[in-house]
Amino acid sequence: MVITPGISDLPYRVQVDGTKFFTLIAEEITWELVDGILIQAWGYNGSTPGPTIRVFPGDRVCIRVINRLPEKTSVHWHGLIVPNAMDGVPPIEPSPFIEPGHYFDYHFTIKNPPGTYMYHSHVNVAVQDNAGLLGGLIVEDLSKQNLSQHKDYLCLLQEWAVDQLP
Ligand SMILES: [Cu+2]
Repeated sequence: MVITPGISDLPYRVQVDGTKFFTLIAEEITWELVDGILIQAWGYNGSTPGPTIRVFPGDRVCIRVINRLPEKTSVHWHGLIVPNAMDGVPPIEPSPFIEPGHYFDYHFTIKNPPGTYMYHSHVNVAVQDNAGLLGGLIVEDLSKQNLSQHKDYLCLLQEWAVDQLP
């Protein structure tokens, strides 16, 4: 079990065909960077990094990405083996821009082995990723679910410039 301190897991519901359905909302957020220091950032579902997506090898997933940002976005599933149209790198791939107020359903099957991966915006990357649009994606290892001595932490490094201290 990979631990992501301070960041919640993205909940999902299982559809009738067994697909795990997640909803990721890209939005402007106010985030407590460290105790008492609030920043204006862009994140997913109220946090940056966004909530951790937890899956298992072979899972069929649908991740609905809703864009509440003032500009278009996408999500790239970094390091995951997915069809080109679901890879979230427009316009290089046949994967769409998600316009403000719209959503896109990314459908794929988890083909990667267990490991630590990430998701992030792949539109206007220098702005959107630095503003906080990224998160962890863990492909869990079923054989290690019950090892109490097994501790595995996800660290995402990010630099922030904070203009005004209280
Ligand atoms: Cu990437």
